[in-house]
Amino acid sequence: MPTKTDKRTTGSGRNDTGIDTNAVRADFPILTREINGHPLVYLDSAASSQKPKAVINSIVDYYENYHSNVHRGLHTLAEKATNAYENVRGRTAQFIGAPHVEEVIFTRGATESINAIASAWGDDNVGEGDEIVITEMEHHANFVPWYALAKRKNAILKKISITTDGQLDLSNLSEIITERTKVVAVSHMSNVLGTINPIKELAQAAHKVGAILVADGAQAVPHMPVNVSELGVDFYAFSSHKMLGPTGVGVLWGKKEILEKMQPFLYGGEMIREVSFEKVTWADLPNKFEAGTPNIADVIGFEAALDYLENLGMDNIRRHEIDVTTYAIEQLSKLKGITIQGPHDATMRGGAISFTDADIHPHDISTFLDSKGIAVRAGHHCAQPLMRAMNIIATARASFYIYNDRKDVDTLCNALTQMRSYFGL
Ligand code: C6P
Repeated sequence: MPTKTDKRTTGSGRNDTGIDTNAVRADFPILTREINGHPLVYLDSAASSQKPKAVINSIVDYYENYHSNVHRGLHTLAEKATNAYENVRGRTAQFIGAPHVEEVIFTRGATESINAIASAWGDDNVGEGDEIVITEMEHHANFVPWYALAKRKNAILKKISITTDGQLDLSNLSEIITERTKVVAVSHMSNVLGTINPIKELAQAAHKVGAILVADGAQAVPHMPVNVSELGVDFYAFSSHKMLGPTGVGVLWGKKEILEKMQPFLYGGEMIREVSFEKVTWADLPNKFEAGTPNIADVIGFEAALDYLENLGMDNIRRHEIDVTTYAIEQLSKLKGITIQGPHDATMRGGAISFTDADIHPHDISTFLDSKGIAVRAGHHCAQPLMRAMNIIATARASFYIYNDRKDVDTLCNALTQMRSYFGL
């Protein structure tokens, strides 16, 4: 059962980045929990962030006061639910700098968004001998759909390799992105290395040869200001649950002119204009891509998450994470046996920090840290090609967010020191 006492040492929680972590933490009920007799130190937000009360309350409010299906009924509840649901589309468009609200399609998550692009856009635009360019640092969500498309179409899957410090090796980009390239699909921020990739430059390189750029923004949108228009991308995908919102909601943003030409990827109610045995025609954007009853409650909860992030300010969040990440890299680097993967300069990366211990398997690291109340992820992080490129099997990963501060870094580093003596090292 959650306990209500926060046994962390209190301090102001404020650093000079404008985020008061103590005030933020007070908004997250789960962070008052103890795990294995220790105050929870949650360092697994790259897998999924925790939720503030405002998000939880907005879902309860919807179910208690105005639950109804959307886009169908004419009664009061249906109208209120429809307005609330559609309002989130506008808020999302604003949040990511989308020029048109109907370019925002709600899906179940980043994975579904990328699958939708790879099948609905890919099947019509990629043919035999065409090239699909991805990178060595992709999450499987931005790897496997393109692999499958390449197999279906006899297309060629090409890769941008990584450098030893965990950045994209762009030295031979003109050999990789060629006249045969139809799509370049790249993670905006690596979930393993934290690396922030030069999406704008890659979009320009793709466009030069008439290809499109698909950005996987699952790790970027929660942590830094993102503007799809400024980036110049064609598609952008992300998930609500990594940015304080509920699970089961994702966003697929695409340029209107591309979405308008694209075939649906799900068929059924609400995505049609007219249906007869002879002919079916599609609804306009965005309905064409939202067949069936959508995840109304969680989309509404997602708006509360956007409000929360906007109140803090995405620039402040980025500054706060640079501060905590800089400190974490500094402190982890001092520990015997620990190697940090990815760029060491926090201005070039996000707060997902993968590390290995020379003598202890990442699974054992995670289990030991859990015994001290610290939640980290261990394994291949759904990025097996990257593990292979780095010649390692797995890493432990501590990932930081708005409710983490330097004290959490100290707790982590103390526990890692205790771990090595526990293992007799
Ligand atoms: N990464 C992690 O622990 P979904 O599961 O659809 O919400 O997001 C998939 C996804 C896509 N791209 C990137 C860069 C991601 O990091 C993720 C999810 C989590 O790293 C869970 S595997």
